[in-house]
Amino acid sequence: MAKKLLLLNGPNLNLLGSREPEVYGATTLAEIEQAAIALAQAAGAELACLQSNHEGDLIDRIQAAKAEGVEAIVINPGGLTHTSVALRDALAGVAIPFVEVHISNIYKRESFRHHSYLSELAAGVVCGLGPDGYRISIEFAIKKL
Ligand code: CA2
Repeated sequence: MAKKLLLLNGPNLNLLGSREPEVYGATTLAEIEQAAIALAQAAGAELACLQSNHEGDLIDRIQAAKAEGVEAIVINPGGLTHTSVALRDALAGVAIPFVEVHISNIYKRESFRHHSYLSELAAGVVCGLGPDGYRISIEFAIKKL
């Protein structure tokens, strides 16, 4: 059976490619998701995607992933990285291995971005590599998780 993966993007990442290109680049989220789906398909895996501006939607999707037999999650939690105990609890609750990805290097930015509620639980954290970070995370999830 094909390995099932889930790509999650949190608040404001729907704006990728339209604003702040100096921080987040010019690639749109649709382009990132299409490339991720193609990469997964080429490796014989299945990848579902969700972006939401709502914390509860992301938590519901993580809980549903367990029931669907999703084996690995790649998540860019956006600003929820630095605030959300609830998102951390959801990931801990399903115990699905996940990679945390950030487009920007959060350690080169404001100090409030230096702490993540998720990183301690993540199989790995990728940050500062731009949209390539998604490709690298998905390749890792397919091969190793
Ligand atoms: O670097 C990342 O990927 C972040 O997860 C992006 C979050 C930020 O809060 C994290 O500290 C780091 C923000 C996402 C906002 O995305 C936008 C994209 C284009 C224009 C405006 C916002």
